[in-house]
Amino acid sequence: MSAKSPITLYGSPPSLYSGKARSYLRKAGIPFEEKLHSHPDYSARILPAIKRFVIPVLETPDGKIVQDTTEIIEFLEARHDAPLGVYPESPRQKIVSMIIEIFGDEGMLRPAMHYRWNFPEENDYFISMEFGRFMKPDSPEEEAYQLAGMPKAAMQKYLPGLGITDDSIPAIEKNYQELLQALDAHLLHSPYLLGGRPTMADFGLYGPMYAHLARDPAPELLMKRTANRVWRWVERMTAVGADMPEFPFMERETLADDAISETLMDVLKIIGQQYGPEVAALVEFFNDYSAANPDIESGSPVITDASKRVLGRISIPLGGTQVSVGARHYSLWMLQRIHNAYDGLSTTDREVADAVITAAGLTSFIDHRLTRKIERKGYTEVWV
Ligand SMILES: N[C@@H](CCC(=O)N[C@@H](CS)C(=O)NCC(=O)O)C(=O)O
Repeated sequence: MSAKSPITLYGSPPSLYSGKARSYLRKAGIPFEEKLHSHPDYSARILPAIKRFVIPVLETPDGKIVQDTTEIIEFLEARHDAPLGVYPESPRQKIVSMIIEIFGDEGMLRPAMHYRWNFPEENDYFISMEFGRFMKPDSPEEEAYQLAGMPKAAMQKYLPGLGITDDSIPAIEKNYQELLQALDAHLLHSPYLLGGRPTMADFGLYGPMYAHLARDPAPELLMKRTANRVWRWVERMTAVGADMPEFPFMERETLADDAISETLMDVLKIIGQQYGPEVAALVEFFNDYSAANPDIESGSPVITDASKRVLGRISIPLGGTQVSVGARHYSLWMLQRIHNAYDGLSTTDREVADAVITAAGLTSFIDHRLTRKIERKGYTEVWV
């Protein structure tokens, strides 16, 4: 990775997952150049390789193309002279960093999409200009509005599939505000989620917190008005370097002795309550599906119908009622990674991790297992 030919990140400022990858690149001090998906190189080289529109994508000077933020970060960690160590080695912090990553990547989509798309009065101008101008950067206002029409309509179509309906909105907002308060209390004493340096917990949670919830006008105001330390953490995660002047004496390391602080426990309990039931329902749905479809060949894509994004729907509890949401198989690919990490711990380390997992109400993330596994091959999820 020479300074002359840095790696390329294809992404866009309002994109949730681009933020996760970009923050990692900055924190790891890896030189990179960002290109929009409207850049001709994206259609010339990336689309033919990946065969669908998705960002972020990483391209190395020697032509390697990596998609998916978790894989991008792991790929960079492996070839970096001084990897950040995004997954701590110690058992509690390792498992906790992975659980917060899946929650940020997958569990936070509901508030992220709600606060972006359901506040048109506050958000529409900004979002339209963002979407329009990242398709054609020099477009005047009217043209940007026009260009933004199609992606805006496509994104809004996702809302019911994420369980965002008139009935569920009060609970989505209550849950998000509860999370904000717990994070705010935690980040008052800690620059990053696990202590003095960022881990995958920070990168995962930062995606939704930055691109949607700190950047779009309505949720930005909510965060700035009610959760100052969360906003400041977002700013810190956006910066190059440690950016922790509030903590002049803190080691730039995760907390010693594999500690999980009390305030982080409060955050974890909220994650368990808010996202644990969805994880359990997802596993049950996929296990039923596998049992009903035993003839699916190994290596077959999980989604074969190109017009569909999910295999079916699951019912999850939200705010005292049940809500129907799409069964996101990608979440399970991430969940399996937690299982692999957990199963790889020694018996003693597993007991150490178990104490936190149980106390925080996170057992769904460990106990609910797929009977037939999913892997990623050729930029997509396939059955093992
Ligand atoms: N799990 C993927 C998610 C990537 C993703 O969904 N990216 C969004 C932009 S933030 C996208 O490209 N969406 C296009 C679409 O779904 O059509 C990752 O971590 O990279």
